[in-house]
Amino acid sequence: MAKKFEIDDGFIAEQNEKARSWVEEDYDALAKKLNRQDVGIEDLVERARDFRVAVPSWGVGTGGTRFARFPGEGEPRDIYEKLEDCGAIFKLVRSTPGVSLHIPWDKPKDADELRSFAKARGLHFDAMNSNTFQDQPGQPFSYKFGSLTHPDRAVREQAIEHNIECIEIGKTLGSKAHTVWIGDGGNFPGQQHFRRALERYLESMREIYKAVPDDWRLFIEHKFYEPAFYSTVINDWGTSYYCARELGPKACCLVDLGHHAPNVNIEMIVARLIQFGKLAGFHFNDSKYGDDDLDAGSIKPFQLFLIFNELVDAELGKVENFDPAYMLDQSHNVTDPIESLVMSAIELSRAYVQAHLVDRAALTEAQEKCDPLIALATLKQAFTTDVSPILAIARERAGGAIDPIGTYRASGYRKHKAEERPAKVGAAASGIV
Ligand code: PSV
Ligand code: MN
Repeated sequence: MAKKFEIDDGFIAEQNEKARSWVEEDYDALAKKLNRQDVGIEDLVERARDFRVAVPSWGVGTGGTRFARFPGEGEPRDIYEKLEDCGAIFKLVRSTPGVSLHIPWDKPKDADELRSFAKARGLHFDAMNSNTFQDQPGQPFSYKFGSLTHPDRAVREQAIEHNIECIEIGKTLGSKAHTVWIGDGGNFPGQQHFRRALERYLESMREIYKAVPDDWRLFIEHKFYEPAFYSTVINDWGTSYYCARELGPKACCLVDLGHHAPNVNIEMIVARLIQFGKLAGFHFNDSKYGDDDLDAGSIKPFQLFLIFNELVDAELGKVENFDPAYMLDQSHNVTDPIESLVMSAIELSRAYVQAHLVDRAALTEAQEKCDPLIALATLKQAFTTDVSPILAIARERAGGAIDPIGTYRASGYRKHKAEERPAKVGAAASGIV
């Protein structure tokens, strides 16, 4: 097999030389400013270096809408090519060694080989994801009217089996979590008996739960609508929380930022789940109207910061069993997916580092003294601090790029992949992700 193009560490180092002088200047200026606030910049660089967010295998392919999909050049055609792209993202930002697989989209022929392929690129496997929202060729029963909650036991059993298979694959790949998102629900009033559907969900999930190893977690992902447009079985965090409690300690609630009605206070949901010991983690993305799956931090960066403010508050407060899994879940319709994922990973590090800049003593004092203006000003001071030099230096020290997008473009990665990966005929169909 011909050697595939990779972004070389030496090339990244060379590109970094071009940016070094201005980054160091900005870094020194920021260090002085933070010093006046009694904040050590080196601590923040360490925090940024430790931050991790997983990349979804499906995010490196071009997404689409219900209307069309416009495939990009050199798209990955299988899981190995997807991992190559994840490897490129990781090389540039160094915060994304985890890759989350979706079965059957990424079903490996040889799990051990896939694991070594990932390892050779510094990657490992994050949470597994099942798919009972589409029918697969040759599948005996259809999910048109539901999966884990379907009225027909045979359909439910098929969906349970599929989830157990995902866990089995995950065990060979070294994964430690399984995420269940179902599209089950109704499009018409009266179509589904709400209580019976939820009972069936729990019954099915109990079977899946039994297959979850003791050192794994089972993530329940809620979503308020789509593909069921009238009612969805696991529609909100309250239902998710109820189910996680019913199932047991391995079950917890995953928050996909796009899965709430507009204007819902997501940071408060996050705080509640932390307080109840049931926060699984996140699928990060951004949205304007619905589950738009836009790039994290592109529309509501302040909301992202406020979410991280809750997370960092819990981290610093050493809340028991607080161990959220961070992942991106986005659909890149008009950008190069690698560039979007690189930018999004950086935006998450940014929000994380900014949240560490919040003067928590001052915030508590403002809260205790009922001073909302100073409380907001305290948050805004952190949010408006440009921490870009910290992020750039953290990346560079980890072997990544000071300017990841510039370096990626200069490498010609996509052009090389376009040559290596001639487009598959008929790959332009519509479809979300
Ligand atoms: C559903 O919209 C979702 O957020 C779930 O995480 C799925 O696994 C993923 O998107 C599939 O695209
Ligand atoms: Mn999701």
